[in-house]
Amino acid sequence: MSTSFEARFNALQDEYNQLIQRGNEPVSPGNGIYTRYKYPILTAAHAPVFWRYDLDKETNPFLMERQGINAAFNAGAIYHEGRYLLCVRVEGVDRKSFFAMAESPNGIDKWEFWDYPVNLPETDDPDTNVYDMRLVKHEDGWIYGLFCTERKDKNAPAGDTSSANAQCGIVRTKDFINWERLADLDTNSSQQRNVVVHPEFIDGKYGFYTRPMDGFIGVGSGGGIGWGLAESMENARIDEELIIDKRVYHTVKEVKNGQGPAPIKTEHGWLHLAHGVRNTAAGLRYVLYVFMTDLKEPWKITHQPGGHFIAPEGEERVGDVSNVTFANGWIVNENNEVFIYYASSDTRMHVASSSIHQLVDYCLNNPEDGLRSAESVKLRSEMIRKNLQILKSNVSA
Ligand code: M1P
Repeated sequence: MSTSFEARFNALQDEYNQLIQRGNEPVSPGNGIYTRYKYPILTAAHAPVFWRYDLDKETNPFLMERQGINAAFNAGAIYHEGRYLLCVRVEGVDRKSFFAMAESPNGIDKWEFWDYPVNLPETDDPDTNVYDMRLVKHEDGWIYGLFCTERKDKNAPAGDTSSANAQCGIVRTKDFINWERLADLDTNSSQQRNVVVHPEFIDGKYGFYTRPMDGFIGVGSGGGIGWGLAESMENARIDEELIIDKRVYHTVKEVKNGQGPAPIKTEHGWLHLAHGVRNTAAGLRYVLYVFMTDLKEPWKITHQPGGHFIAPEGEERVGDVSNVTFANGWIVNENNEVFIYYASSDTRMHVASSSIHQLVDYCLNNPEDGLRSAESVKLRSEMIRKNLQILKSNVSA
């Protein structure tokens, strides 16, 4: 190696090492529902140097970046045999996304990509782009990965280079290295995104959270989070989709919404994390919200705190697609700690930590959206009245 080649390599490697060894710091006091952390947990810069640079001096004398990485976001998550794992949507500078496993010793920091990206098998109809994998440990013994597979719309008129078709691709694994590709999910909807399989059987069938859409960007006249049953994961087919969480005027899910990761089972019901979208003069705004469904009938919502749970803040607000928070992964460990992995602005990954107790309390006790300004004022005034009495009695005590 020439001195400058070697010096450049050392500088790149030092920068990378510092990044992946950096600890993270909770941001206090937070909102009591969850704790945010100071630094993003995964970014494009977390991609190993050997993913981006040809390290052969003969073929790359300038040590030029040959295969740049643009972003690392929208990660699926799983806690598997005591290991904290993410299946990250990594996007190259060529705009193609792929999946890569990353691991942390504690779920919070020191995330490091495994050496190779996921080698995802294709179907007979190759995917143009794949993204947003949900990892689900199913009671049938498999770990499923449900993701969006995108292909050019074959019916688009000549000259239309943008129209696409989104469907739910399905893979399964036991070790996150060997993946078996199954047929894409078949439904009566022309497009699907944000599909997740429920972790338990429902009367011996597989339950799916879906998001039927008429178009690639807009959901059309339907939309909402859907629910359907399939007999099998092989050639999975849903005949009937029921909308279980509709889009609602002047709420955080006015334009569209989608299930995040698979729900977490608690003694009070299934905890769900989802994203809601509304339109603004500055474009779409994506926020996260939480709801709870019935333990036996997980398609029935029992509690839904109003408003957003997580919305983009500070630097999270800016990126390739600004004003977006999106989550398709969360983990609960043996101590009932919950790690919520969310991406900001289609650019980077963050973590927020909470617990089952906090999230259940949030679901059961935070008020529902009253759907009118006057209702919001009424609710807030009730709390203010109670609080002022408490504060007064504290002063006089
Ligand atoms: O760009 C924001 C998000 O847009 C899509 O989400 P949805 O299907 O709800 O509109 C997805 O492509 C997602 O990956 C992306 O983060």
